[in-house]
Amino acid sequence: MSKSTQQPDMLSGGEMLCRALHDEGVEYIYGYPGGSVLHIYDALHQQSKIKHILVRHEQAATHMADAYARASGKAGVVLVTSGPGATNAITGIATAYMDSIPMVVITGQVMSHLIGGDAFQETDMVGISRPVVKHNMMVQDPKDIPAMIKKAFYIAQSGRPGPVVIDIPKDMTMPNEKFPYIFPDRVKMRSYNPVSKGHSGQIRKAVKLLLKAKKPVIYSGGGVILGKASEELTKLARTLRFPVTNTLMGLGAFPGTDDQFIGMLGMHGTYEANMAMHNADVILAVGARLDDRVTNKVSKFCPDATLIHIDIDPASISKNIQADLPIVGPVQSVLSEMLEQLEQSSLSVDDEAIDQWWTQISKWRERHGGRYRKDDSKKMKPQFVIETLAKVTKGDAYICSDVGQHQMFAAQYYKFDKPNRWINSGGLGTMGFGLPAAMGVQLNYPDADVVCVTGEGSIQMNIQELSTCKQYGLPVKILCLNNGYLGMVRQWQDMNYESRYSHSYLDSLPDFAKLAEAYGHVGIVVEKAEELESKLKEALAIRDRAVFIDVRVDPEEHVYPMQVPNGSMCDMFLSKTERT
Ligand SMILES: Cc1ncc(C[n+]2csc(CCOP(=O)(O)OP(=O)(O)O)c2C)c(N)n1
Repeated sequence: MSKSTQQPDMLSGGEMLCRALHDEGVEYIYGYPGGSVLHIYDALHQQSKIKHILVRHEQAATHMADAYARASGKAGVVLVTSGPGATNAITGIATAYMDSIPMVVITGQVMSHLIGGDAFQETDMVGISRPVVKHNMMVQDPKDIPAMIKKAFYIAQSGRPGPVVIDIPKDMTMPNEKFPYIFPDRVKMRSYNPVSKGHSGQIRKAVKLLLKAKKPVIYSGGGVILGKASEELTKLARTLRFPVTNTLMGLGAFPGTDDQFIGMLGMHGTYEANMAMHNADVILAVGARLDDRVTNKVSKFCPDATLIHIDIDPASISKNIQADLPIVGPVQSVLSEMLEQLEQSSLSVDDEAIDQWWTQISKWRERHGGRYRKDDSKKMKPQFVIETLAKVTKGDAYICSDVGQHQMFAAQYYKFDKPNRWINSGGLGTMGFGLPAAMGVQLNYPDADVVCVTGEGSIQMNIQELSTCKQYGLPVKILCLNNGYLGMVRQWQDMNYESRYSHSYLDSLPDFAKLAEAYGHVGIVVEKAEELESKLKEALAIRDRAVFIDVRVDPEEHVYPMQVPNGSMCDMFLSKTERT
């Protein structure tokens, strides 16, 4: 609204889109142009409030926006053209969807009158994206654009967050067709009302169960980070003195270096976390999905436990494991109410039982405790590389991981003390996520140490983004645990296929250090463990370019513990020669 006249400004669809994004508080959008979005790009060119980051592949735009959202809690924004631009974005949309990440993706579409006629670069984006979005919509009248933007952000960021696609036919953005610009203050939707509070009666029952527990575990997931409830979770755990385990997505929700933290749980969880879960009498699951990477065989899951399950999304509760006490609500408000009720309760924690439980957990910790064989070969151990990284960054870097063994080693050995620092594709497991994710974080947190932990397989899935990195001067550190193989595939082949390495050896790898230099960055090779710390420090000191640190690690190494397929949570391989 123009203040002088109180009359709405008259804008084209493209201009309205830019203005609405600005009014929504957006600073950066990540994208790639093409025919159907050229009017929008022209409108972008004629304003200075929204900054556009030009990637080299649309998938990277989605991961940049996604990682910004994971680090900041606010939706990231993507702009791509129709057809191949839109389909290239699908992997990133699905990645965000699986991890409930808020994102608004604007896709160009062919002219309205051409839709359905197999026009050049036409794909049915509303149809293609349907299974991997929280919501999608197509603009049918340019006047609706501001309200649709407002609605898209509201849906993406409220309740259980997720990606929203807005498909815009080219004729909705014609530069010479102007409409009154009205940006709504708020959104009201009759069909969508996420819960704002948990049921107090259920919370009271949960508190009673917790206070009676003798072998309890707090199992918290990515929902605690998304729901900004780390503080409440930590307070609750400290008040109760209960052990805490985090999922891969929940790392950092409770301090990783705290004595009450028993490590990650699940397929590559710690021995003590999986043992504690299996033997627990009460499990408090908070913002966690009880997915197959955690439960192992559902029928053998935690036989003695009463399950309390808090989640914002009613569809997540009892989806995989029947909850004994469901609480639907935002985790932050539910945990706050639990804390209040605990304070007022006349009952208290069974201290003696909890002491005995901790004695048992300490014994489990001693048995395995995340050890690895440092002495069984002269080759550098990937675990040691991550431990050294944690040491030189004081555990305070943003770690953006790719997918594979390196991801699990980073999850196990970095020890995240803060939420929003561990940025990885947990649900979809998207190789190629790491580098663009690190770029998205670095752009928005320019002074932070941002490290992409990757493998030589994953990094090649979006390595072209080194060019984007150069253009925007993003000093990300790429730490490649180079084992010469698709390591996680090789591990499975070792364990299940008598070491028949079918297509897991990566022949003809480039000289990554030289490749990084060709893009205008710095390349460093590390072959000896003694050199690692000083080279990492040298890399972290470089602030004007990216640094590719190619670390040669032992290809024989496996990620342990590893749950035995179809077993219970406590059936684990602990090394190449031991199993529970
Ligand atoms: C896009 C995609 N394709 C295939 C896979 C299956 N996959 C999971 S881990 C992995 C190997 C990753 O190798 P690398 O990046 O070198 O990491 P490493 O396991 O050696 O640490 C593969 C192929 C995947 N997760 N994502």
